[in-house]
Amino acid sequence: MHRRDFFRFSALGVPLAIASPTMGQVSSVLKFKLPVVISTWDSGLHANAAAWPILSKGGSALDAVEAAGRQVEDEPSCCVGLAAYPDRDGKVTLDSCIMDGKGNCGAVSFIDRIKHPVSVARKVMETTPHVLLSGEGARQFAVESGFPLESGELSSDAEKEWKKWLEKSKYKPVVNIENMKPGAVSQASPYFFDDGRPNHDTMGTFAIDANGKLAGMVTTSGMAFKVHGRVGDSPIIGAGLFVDDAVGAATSSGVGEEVIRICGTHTVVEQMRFGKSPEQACLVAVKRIIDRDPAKAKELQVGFVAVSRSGEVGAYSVLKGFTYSITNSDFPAGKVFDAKFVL
Ligand code: SD4
Repeated sequence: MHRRDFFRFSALGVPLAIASPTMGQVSSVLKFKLPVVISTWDSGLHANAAAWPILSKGGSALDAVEAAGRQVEDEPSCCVGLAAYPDRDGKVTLDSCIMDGKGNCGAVSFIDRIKHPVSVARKVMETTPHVLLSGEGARQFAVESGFPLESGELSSDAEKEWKKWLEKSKYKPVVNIENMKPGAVSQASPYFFDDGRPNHDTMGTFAIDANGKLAGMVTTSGMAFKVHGRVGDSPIIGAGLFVDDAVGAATSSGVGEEVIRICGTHTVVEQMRFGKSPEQACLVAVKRIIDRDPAKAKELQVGFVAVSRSGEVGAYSVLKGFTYSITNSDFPAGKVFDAKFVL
């Protein structure tokens, strides 16, 4: 967090300084008025902007996070929706999940030609006995549920980047690709498109509504230029997203394989269940990733952001550069925060 932000919040009486007995360090706790919606990265402001009108009128957290997902799926970008970067075979395949605080959840993975995977995930949750549908079956389910089948053509931006990538065909996830600014050397996502529209990233969003109910969603095209068939953490409950009304919620962004290995967001929420603040809980998960392979960790980004049921928010990432966005009645236009980082 910027010092400036800390003092601004201090003046509002919002953050508290608490001592962490297990980590032996002092960490800040930001507490936000409910209802509140929180999303990964700077571009989370867009997602939050779609969720906030629902939350502020007393709508449900579940409706709010679905609206957030649909918003970013509608906007052309590197990392979400059908206009996003493809896999190494030139196919865009999408992952998404949605979950409420009572353990109801639905997900789709490796789905193609469907514009709103987050809504398909909600349909899986609400109309089937299953949690996760994948690939062709997920697409078939979507079409049978009334979702239009799109063309499957690459967006011009995605095609351009894919062809550039094919020249070397080297798979190496770019750290903080999601917040890449204009002029950055690429294989990376442009921060702005040629016509000036802002770019964005994998979106993880969670919300607490006016009734104190929680819900979350994640939607993504996964890692750019991945092996065809690859599924990341985003559609996996307990990896990319976990929500529990009794405790709080967490989502992740970055290299999904590292998150899956440690059941990342489930780890975060369980740490909160046993008393850690959201920030301390995110730190535990980040440290687990680093401790497994400290050398590799220096070159990869994973970030976690979490909220407690009372509205405390915290985040940690492996490397510098992970951010998250918060919208509530104090910040109706949203505000971006820097996550703390370890390496
Ligand atoms: C994945 N975690 O598919 C996602 C990628 C991501 O911002 O978060 N990008 O592994």
